[in-house]
Amino acid sequence: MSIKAALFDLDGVIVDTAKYHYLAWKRLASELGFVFTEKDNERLKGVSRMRSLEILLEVGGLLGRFSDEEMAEMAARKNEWYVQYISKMDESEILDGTVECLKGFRALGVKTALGSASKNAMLILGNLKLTPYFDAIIDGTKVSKAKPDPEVFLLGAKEVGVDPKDCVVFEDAQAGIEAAKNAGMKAIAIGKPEDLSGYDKICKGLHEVDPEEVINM
Ligand code: B16
Ligand code: MG
Repeated sequence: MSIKAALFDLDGVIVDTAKYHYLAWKRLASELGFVFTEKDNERLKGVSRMRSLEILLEVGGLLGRFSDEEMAEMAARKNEWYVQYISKMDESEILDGTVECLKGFRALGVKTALGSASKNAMLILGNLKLTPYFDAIIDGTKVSKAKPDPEVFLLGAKEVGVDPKDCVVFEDAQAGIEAAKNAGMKAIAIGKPEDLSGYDKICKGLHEVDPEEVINM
């Protein structure tokens, strides 16, 4: 067995929070006077909150028009709406196969960690009752460099005491796959081959993952 730790992205792998991010960003765009589409929202997946705001403003042709204070206020306003949506989440929103996968790795003696860009990860995991399934939780409050920088995954590996080369990352965003590879880890992409590249293996979701097979990658 070569894999000793499994690191999981949150949004798009364990839960579909992208729809709530979208509702909140769309509301901000509407207050600013432009339409933000679901296709535009694809560009925000795996991207930090402030970078997401810059992309949103670029879509609306408003990038560069606001001060740092105004940018911070808009990001906070979006986050308030987002938190209202995710506060209502429960276990029914856990994506298929997640619990089986986490339990399966642990039964094989593999450590589990979360590696998410979100500053709201603890709230989401708490609502989904998934916190106890992780040996380490690294989220947007603990890192300063966004994916594709490997910081979030390297910190996860360090917290569980496993060498990066013995870690596997599950990711749905291209920046996250690159972050895993930049960390020297194996990357299992969650999504469609036409949207992603540079991974070691691709699956439609965690329900397709067999931990016994993964540990011998
Ligand atoms: P927050 P992940 C990412 O989560 C989302 O994919 C991305 O859309 C979001 O902007 C980012 O978290 C920051 O989230 O505003 O809650 O801090 O995919 O890294 O789990
Ligand atoms: Mg993601």
